[in-house]
Amino acid sequence: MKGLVIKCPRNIFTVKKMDNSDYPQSNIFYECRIKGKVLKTEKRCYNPLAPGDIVDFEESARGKGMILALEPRRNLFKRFNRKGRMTQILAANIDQVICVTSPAQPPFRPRFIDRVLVQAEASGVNAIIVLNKSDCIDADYQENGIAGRLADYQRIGYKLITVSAKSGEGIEELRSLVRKRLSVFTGQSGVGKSSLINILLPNAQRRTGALNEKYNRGNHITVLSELLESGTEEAIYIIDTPGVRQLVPDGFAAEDTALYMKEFAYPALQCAFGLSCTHTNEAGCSIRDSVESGTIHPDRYESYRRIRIELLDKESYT
Ligand SMILES: Nc1nc2c(ncn2[C@@H]2O[C@H](COP(=O)(O)OP(=O)(O)O)[C@@H](O)[C@H]2O)c(=O)[nH]1
Ligand SMILES: [Mg+2]
Ligand SMILES: [Zn+2]
Repeated sequence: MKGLVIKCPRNIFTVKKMDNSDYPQSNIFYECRIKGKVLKTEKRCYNPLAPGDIVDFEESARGKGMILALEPRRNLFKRFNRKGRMTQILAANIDQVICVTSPAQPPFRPRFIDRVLVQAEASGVNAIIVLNKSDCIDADYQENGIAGRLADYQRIGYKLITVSAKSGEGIEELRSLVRKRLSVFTGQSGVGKSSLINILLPNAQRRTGALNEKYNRGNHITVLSELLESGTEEAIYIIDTPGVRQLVPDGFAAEDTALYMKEFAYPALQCAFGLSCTHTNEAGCSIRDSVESGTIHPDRYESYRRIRIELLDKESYT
């Protein structure tokens, strides 16, 4: 049988039987294990399968199954798990990344957004920025440069929508963007991912958290990625991801970082120092010139520097 991986707690995989019919599909779930060593997975990877993976499996007992093979993946959305020093696959076979952010509570963090966007580019999928909690927009939004940073993401080619899980603003637009697609929702803890998912998928009912809880260590409400779906003709598929404090990109080399930042790619290819340029201290580097001339926002350049250094650091011990 063919199945869709829904979630993977402790290497027991919840697999939904797939059939050939259109939506909504069957609602038959199996608790599966992987048979022997049939899956060749990446070295030093935290989890062999992720929500969104498609597998071949057989029933072994009532409601139980054995996974026999993994279908080739279209893409993977990963991060580097620094504590475990290995790759963690958050989602597979996705159509888009929904990067959820908020103007306040928790504070707006463009550096987190940049990491998500880099990882989306490295996965080869489109990312959309969703500013939730529009009901919390206050004077700070203009004064502290949040509006300006968001406008820059639009300038470099990202779609931005403004929503509120509380007031309902923008929800219909968000719904139209996630219809008939598999989206991965990612963003800092507390920005409202689960709240938005609960509105889009009324039968999902994810736990949402009080804000003060969010800042406590090891007290995340969502600890695992999980695939949720509308089960209706809307065919909304969403993978909710755990709240992480820091998303360390994974799956590409430090020296290629610029290729995964939209507005860097062109000057990177033009750089007189070629692809070996670090774009950090070389005089006459096209990327540094672009920062000077304003085609690259200085904040994005700072993100570039930090991500690159972090990846170099990671490469030194993996
Ligand atoms: N004011 C306001 N609060 C929201 C909004 N969306 C979510 N919240 C609150 O923010 C907190 C964190 O939400 P949650 O969905 O758990 O965030 P997650 O960690 O990203 O999944 C909860 O207390 C929600 O009630 C919103 O649009 N406006
Ligand atoms: Mg959550
Ligand atoms: Zn350069």
